[in-house]
Amino acid sequence: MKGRIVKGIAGFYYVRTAQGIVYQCKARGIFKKEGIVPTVGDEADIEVLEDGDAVINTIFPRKNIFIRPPISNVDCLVLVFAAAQPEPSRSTIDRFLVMTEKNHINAVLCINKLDLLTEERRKKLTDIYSPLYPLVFVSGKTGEGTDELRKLIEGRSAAFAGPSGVGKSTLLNLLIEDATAQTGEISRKTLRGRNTTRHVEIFPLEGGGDLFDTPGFTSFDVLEADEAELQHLYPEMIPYIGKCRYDNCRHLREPGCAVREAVRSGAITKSRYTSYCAQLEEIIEKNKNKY
Ligand SMILES: Nc1nc2c(ncn2[C@@H]2O[C@H](COP(=O)(O)OP(=O)(O)OP(=O)(O)O)[C@@H](O)[C@H]2O)c(=O)[nH]1
Ligand SMILES: [Mg+2]
Ligand SMILES: [Zn+2]
Repeated sequence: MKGRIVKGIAGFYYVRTAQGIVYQCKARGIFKKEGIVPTVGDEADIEVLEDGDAVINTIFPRKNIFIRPPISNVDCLVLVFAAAQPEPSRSTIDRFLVMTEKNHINAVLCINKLDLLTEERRKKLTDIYSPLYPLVFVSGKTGEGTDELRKLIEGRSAAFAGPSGVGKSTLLNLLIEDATAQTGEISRKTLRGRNTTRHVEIFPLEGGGDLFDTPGFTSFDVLEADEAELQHLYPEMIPYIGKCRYDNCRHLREPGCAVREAVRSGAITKSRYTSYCAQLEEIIEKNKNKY
């Protein structure tokens, strides 16, 4: 039988078949030998053995796979941030966006906790991100904006990703009527989340498609990329690539840089350029230590 891995806990994988039945499965030993880690989102072939246990026999080739969060075969990442509590970090937003560009998948930027959003912050985020990615403002408290979000993900394989405590599980429960993802209060002292969601889990969307809930995370490994690649992961920079005085311009301090000129004219926002520079410096530093 074919199915999709919708959850994995303590060595068991839960595979949902086309009929909507979920089987608790073990993975065949061969996967370990071949270094294949069954991942939530995988399409699999399973077999129910005589003793009633089920096993995963085959994992079909993946469209894509992420290590953090550990998910596969997604069409769209919904990057969820809170208007406040926890405070949104633009450099973290940009790192998530770069991750989606690197993997060639669509991103939606979703700002939750509308009740905590100031007019000033709304304007800032809109100015920076609405020309680049679909941007939605929602409320896990009142449900405002969730119809718009639903339209963006319906029929697709979409995954929530973002820091702990921003309201991913709360939104998922709003979007999917009978979902019961666990949610948790944020810490009163630090105003951060408490890592309530511990495992990735897939919930079917009523209008078709799947929605993944994932554990919150904020820190990133340094991007596996060479220096020249990063500029391509900032889509607004692409029109300027090749227009600088030097062919190998990295757009940091080089004279005659078309990207920096675009930052000066306002065609590229300072905020995004700052994220680019910080990420590039990290990559340069990391690659230096490689040799
Ligand atoms: N003020 C406000 N609080 C919200 C809103 N949406 C969700 N919350 C609260 O935010 C807290 C964290 O919500 P969760 O859904 O558990 O957050 P999460 O992103 O799933 O967190 P992790 O599972 O730890 O990654 C809960 O106390 C929610 O009630 C909102 O629109 N406004
Ligand atoms: Mg959660
Ligand atoms: Zn340049």
